[in-house]
Amino acid sequence: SSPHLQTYNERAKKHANKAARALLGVMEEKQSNLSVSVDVTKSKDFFDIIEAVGPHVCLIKTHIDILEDFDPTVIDRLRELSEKHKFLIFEDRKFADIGSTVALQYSKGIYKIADWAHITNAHAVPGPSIITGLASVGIPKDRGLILLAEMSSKGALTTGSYTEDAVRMARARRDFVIGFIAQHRMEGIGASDTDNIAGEDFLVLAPGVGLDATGDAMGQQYRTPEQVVFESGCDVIIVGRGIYGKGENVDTREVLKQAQRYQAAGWEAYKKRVQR
Ligand code: BMP
Repeated sequence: SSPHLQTYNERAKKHANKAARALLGVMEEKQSNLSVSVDVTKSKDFFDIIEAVGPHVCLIKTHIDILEDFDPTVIDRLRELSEKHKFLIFEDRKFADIGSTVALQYSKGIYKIADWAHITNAHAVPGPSIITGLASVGIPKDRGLILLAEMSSKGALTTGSYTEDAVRMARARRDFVIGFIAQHRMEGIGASDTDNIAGEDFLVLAPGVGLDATGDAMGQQYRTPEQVVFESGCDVIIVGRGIYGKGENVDTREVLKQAQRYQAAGWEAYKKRVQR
């Protein structure tokens, strides 16, 4: 049956990519399809949030380049917390250049993303060579790549044939591309009758998730966990401000409460999906 009707556990056992297996396994074990996007600029707030939500998430999503007080110890501590609380790390880098450049951006510079992020992502706009470049660095480290197939923002150009072409690009590199940033399940999309899509299992990570707001002042659009997981068949809900608000001087008790609320909503939507 289609992957979105199978349990995370069933999928964890079969997946060809190690990062995807680990993520699906953690989701089942922690009963969480919640990823918290920790988009704050001070490392104290960053770690306060991660300490509070760690037990409730499968994945922590970072924008490491927005931290104003970044230094390499941030990475050491992030990795320690990833092991302590059993979550994977997803650096939301959105690579978008030629293969040779993204290979450098992924492995070098200050952040050395490939050394610590189990998962990162890329735009499909440069074509298949972006995957070739990132895979040259990521495959030897057992990393996984997510392609941006649909964005959550108002007026996004990621529609129609662009989305289909992104799925075809992923299909050609199923050893490394484990899924999509999207608003709907994507497996099988854009496949012709002759394409071999048997066994295809793309994880769909959906940002733009909120229980209390429908958007922000800059074009973000929110849907509920029920809409993205049950109705649209996405696998992971990505939540940022819905959990920590402005993210300054965070109230960790409130952050914990919201994380538990989103975890429960995401898991309920998943249970309903696989039981139907
Ligand atoms: P929030 O829940 O606070 O709106 O944050 C959403 C997060 O997901 C941000 O880190 C943003 O960069 C990311 N994101 C998104 O909102 N829409 C997309 O289409 C792709 C993203 O990575």
